[in-house]
Amino acid sequence: MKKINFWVLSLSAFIMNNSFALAQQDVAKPMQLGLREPATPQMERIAAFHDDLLMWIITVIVIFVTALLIWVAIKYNAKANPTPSKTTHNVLLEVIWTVVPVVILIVVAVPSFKLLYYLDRTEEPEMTLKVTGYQWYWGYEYQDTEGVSFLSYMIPEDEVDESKGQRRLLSTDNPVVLPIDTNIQILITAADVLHAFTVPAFGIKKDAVPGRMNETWVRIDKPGTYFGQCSEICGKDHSYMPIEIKAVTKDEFEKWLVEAKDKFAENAIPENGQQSNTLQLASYAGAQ
Ligand SMILES: [Cu+2]
Repeated sequence: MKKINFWVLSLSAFIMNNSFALAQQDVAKPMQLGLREPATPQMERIAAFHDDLLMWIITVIVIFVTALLIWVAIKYNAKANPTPSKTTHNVLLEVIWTVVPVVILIVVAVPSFKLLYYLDRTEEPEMTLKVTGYQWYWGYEYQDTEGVSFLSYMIPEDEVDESKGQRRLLSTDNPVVLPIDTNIQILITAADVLHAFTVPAFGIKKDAVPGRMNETWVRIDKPGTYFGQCSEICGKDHSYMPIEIKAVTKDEFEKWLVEAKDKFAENAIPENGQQSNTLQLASYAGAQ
């Protein structure tokens, strides 16, 4: 009995611990189905587009086609229907099976374009974050605050400290800190090869292209830690350049900015967007 009690207690402690961590951290759950829980109006609209429109259309089409196949297989097989009809044309039927798919496509296209334009850019950015993809880490520049820029590397597997809420393959040494309830313009580029800046809970997935500046934006609803990963096969350490974003209140963000100015003063990414030679050499040495 004592043994059972022990297991029940430790199991519930584990679940409570985990759900507490999950409430603050946005990570995929084991066996999860469906989209990530939205943390921005962007992702809310993407999820609604998928759940409330596309899912219904797909479901109806699948049921209809399956029923049609079963009906044909039963009613018109060689045994049940030994002398088949020789009909070749049916104007009404042909008009219907042309017009109906066109209508379905229009029904999908209109909200889809609306959503695309909404995700594209914000007319009133309150701050700008520039993201640069490198092999194999990310660089972040807070363009409204001079001197706040840094590189962000994954925490190596053997140094992950779970008691601090760090996660294997997801936590970074320098998480990006962003304020909630703010229109944040995000500029995305790369310095070497193609990368892609992806944060599922924000509904962002944008290519980072060398020599080109892509743009998107977010407005984060609630504080928490959000994770993302590079989503363009960019080389041997493609899977080891995660994105960790801590969303905090505006006040906390202002405080962080002041601290960050001191903290990153020496390691800031130089103006021309290139990293310093020492860092470059260090990363090459790490790659060997
Ligand atoms: Cu990459």
